Formats: sequence, C-alpha cells, structure tokens
Amino acid sequence: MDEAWSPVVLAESSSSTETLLEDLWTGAIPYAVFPGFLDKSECSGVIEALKTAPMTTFKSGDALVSTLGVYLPDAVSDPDAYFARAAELEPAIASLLERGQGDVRDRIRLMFASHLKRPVVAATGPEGQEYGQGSLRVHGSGAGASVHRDVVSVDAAGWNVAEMDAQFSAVLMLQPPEAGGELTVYRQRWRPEDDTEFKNKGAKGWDPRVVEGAQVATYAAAAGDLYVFNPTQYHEVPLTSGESDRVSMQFFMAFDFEGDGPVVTFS
Ligand SMILES: O=C(O)CCC(=O)C(=O)O
Repeated sequence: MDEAWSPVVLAESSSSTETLLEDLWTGAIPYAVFPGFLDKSECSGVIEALKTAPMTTFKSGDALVSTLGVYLPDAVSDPDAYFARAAELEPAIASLLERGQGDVRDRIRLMFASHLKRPVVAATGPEGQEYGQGSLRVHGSGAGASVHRDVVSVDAAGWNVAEMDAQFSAVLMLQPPEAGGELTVYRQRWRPEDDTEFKNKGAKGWDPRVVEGAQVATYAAAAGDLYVFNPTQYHEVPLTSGESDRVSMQFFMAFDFEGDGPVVTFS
C-alpha cells in the first residue's frame, strides 16, 4: 500500500508550515490548502462583477472557457506583448478583486508571507515591468484541463522568473462546479523523456498513461478555498458538469531556496 500523501492545512498554526516550501517542492505533500480564505459573500461579489468584465471566451472541445488576465505559458514568445497586455488588463482585475478588506491578491501574499517567513511580492521584469497578477478562469459545463504539467523554467526559458529554483501554482476557488472540476495531482514529476511517448501531438496535455500507477490526491475546493501545489508534477482538472460554472483565480509563485529572498508572484 502507498504511504499516506496528505495535504497541509494553512489555516492552522504557522509552525506546521516551517518546511512547506521544501515539502511541496519535493512532493512530500500533494498540496496545501487554506479553507475559506475568502468568505462566501466576497466570492459572490467577484462572480457578480465578472459578468461585466472584459473576458476572452474560447471553445475547449464542446465547452466554453472564459479568461481574464495574462497566462505566461501561453505568451512566452513575445515579452513586449505580454507585459503590455498585463498592464492593460490590470485595472479590470484590480477592480474585481478589490473587496472590503483590500485587494484579495495582497491578502493572499500577506498570508503566504506570514507562513513562509519571507516577503511575497509581485514579480517584475528586467525593466521593472510588472508581470500579470492573476488569471481569472470560468470553466463552463464540460470544461476541464487534461493531464499536464507547468514548468516555467522550461516553458518560459529566458524570462527572469524562469531562473528561480522552484515554482508553485496558487488557485483561489470562487465558485465550484456542481460536479467534477477537482484539482487532481499525481505524485510524479514531468521528465523531458516523457514527451517522446506521451506528449499529445497537436493537442494540449499528455496521454494519461504517463501517470499510470502514480499516487494521486484530489481536492474538491469549496467557494473561498485557496490551495497551492507543485505544478511540475502532473495534474489535471476533470471535466465539470451541472449548471454552475467553475470560477477560479490562478497565479504562480517562484523563489530560490538559498537565503530568505522574496517569493514572487506572476500569472
Ligand atoms: O484550477 C486548478 O485547480 C488547477 C489549474 C491548472 O491545472 C493549472 O493552473 O495548470
């Protein structure tokens, strides 16, 4: 039988998170979660405001996915366009995420900073340009994400955030779908040699056979839950179903292990 692979709960005392960065990076834990980071009324406020936000909608299979915010893995080839788009969309994102107690992203950074005992700040490019700070996603019924991994050091080689030692994904669930849509993390990191046999040709993702037999953890987040995981491990989001869309906000965090330099955030 597999040994237990259990998440860490961030709402509890920060002493339980002393080794959080290492434990996520080495795969000792599948994810860390802060249940109810945002309260339900703040989540519904964001959902309501999204109805008039400048979202971009595309088809994913037969389902609809809408996004607001830049996503570095999709924009690595043109830094000028990436930073310009990030700056253009930032006011709309800031106005959505400015809730009673301040910008939700600042609150997330402060919470992580207190657990990690390091500053957590917005990443900036070589000329001081601010990276995108959060990508909102609306997965309509039947949408999800097939088995994949995000490895900034490889996918965004040449960008300054790609030079840092380690990278995580943070996701704030604003509205869960009726069914499906759970975070599903495999205890298996991507290896470049996987691609020859398992990388889907002409489509996103990897053949699920790549994670056959791997230990797996799933998390069905409720509205307001915030979770963080190591995206260099294979992960997926099973297709959603039912009436309500899956609405989430995602960004990456990167840092160096040596010293106590800042953790930087970007999307
Ligand atoms: O929304 C999630 O739970 C995970 C999203 C995901 O697969 C990703 O950010 O790569």
